[in-house]
Amino acid sequence: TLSSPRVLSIQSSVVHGYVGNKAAVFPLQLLGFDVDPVYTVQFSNHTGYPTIKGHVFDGGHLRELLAGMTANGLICHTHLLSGYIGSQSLLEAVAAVAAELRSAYPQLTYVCDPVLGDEGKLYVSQELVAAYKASLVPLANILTPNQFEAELLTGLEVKSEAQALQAAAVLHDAGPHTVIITSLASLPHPEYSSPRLSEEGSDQPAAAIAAADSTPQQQQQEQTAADDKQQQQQQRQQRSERYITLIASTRVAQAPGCPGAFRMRIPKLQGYFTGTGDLLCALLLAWSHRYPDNLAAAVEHAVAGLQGVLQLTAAAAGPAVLASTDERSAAVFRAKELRLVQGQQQLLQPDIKTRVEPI
Ligand code: PLP
Ligand code: PXL
Repeated sequence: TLSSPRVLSIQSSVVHGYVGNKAAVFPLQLLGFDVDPVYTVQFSNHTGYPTIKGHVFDGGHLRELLAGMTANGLICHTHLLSGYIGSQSLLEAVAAVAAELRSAYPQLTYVCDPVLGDEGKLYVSQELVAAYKASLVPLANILTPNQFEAELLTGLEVKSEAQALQAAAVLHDAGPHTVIITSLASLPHPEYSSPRLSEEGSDQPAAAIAAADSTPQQQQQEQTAADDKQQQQQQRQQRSERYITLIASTRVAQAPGCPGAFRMRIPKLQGYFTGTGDLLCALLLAWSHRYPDNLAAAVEHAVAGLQGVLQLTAAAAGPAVLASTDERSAAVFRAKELRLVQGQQQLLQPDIKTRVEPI
């Protein structure tokens, strides 16, 4: 089946623009997958726009489509991908689909993006958190929570790299062999704890520095350094905000020399784009199929593809990129729709600029 992978992709769809399945189907096809898309909603456009028209589908809709496919012997998928799920009824139906696909093909890879919220805000009903934990996380092989979702699914605080790895371990124990925590935006820059960069200003108290065997002149210099410490910390904090940190952990045996846990500091582009998480998830599915025992290579290819498309999108959007995130103008959102078709070369042969760092 490696030569003809087939994905059942259960996500929202929009008529205009690229989020949900519209952000996933084309990249997956481009990278050699047959894709069977199921829509969870079909809207005119993504929900950032001032007007949204369309329909929300429930679990019954998915079960009906599955029944038709089953009757015709069309359940033949190597992969299942799920994104935003708006109701418990749909979530239970997705769980039933995952079970049925796996019984037809036990080596099924289920990539689950547990879309619950971001930056402390839930955008689904609270009951879905428990439903994910009980029904979907145990069936998933690859889970891609953001920082907030990792906290919700584990009950742990995820504010540091060490906590992210602890959360990943808890999630591994619940089922997924691979956990990729995207967008740890508030993590301090790893340079904070890197001994290599300690000459840039250590976090030691000034007294400890002064207590070292040194001349008064050196102590004076150290004191000045300590006085500058706050300013340096501010500068480093600002620098950390120019990156999104991704943390990945896998229990799948990796090829020699390939890390099973790593971080990636992704340079942040100016502006906010919709559908990036959906695109990244599709690319992670595709590239982890291509590199089954090298998650680092898979993540590097996926992120590079996303970055390539985002660069093209930002260049095409022009000044709209600078519009405030609360600006709800349709023209601004339209200008910032992902340039997936135009960026297809970047998706096919990503130009890898950002490498992972083993933890
Ligand atoms: N945007 C960029 C530039 C990213 O690098 C990433 C993840 O690495 C994301 C968005 C994905 O964030 P989320 O899954 O919260 O949408
Ligand atoms: O990218 C997330 C997403 C998915 N589906 C729909 C959306 C959005 C974000 O706005 O509106 C319908």
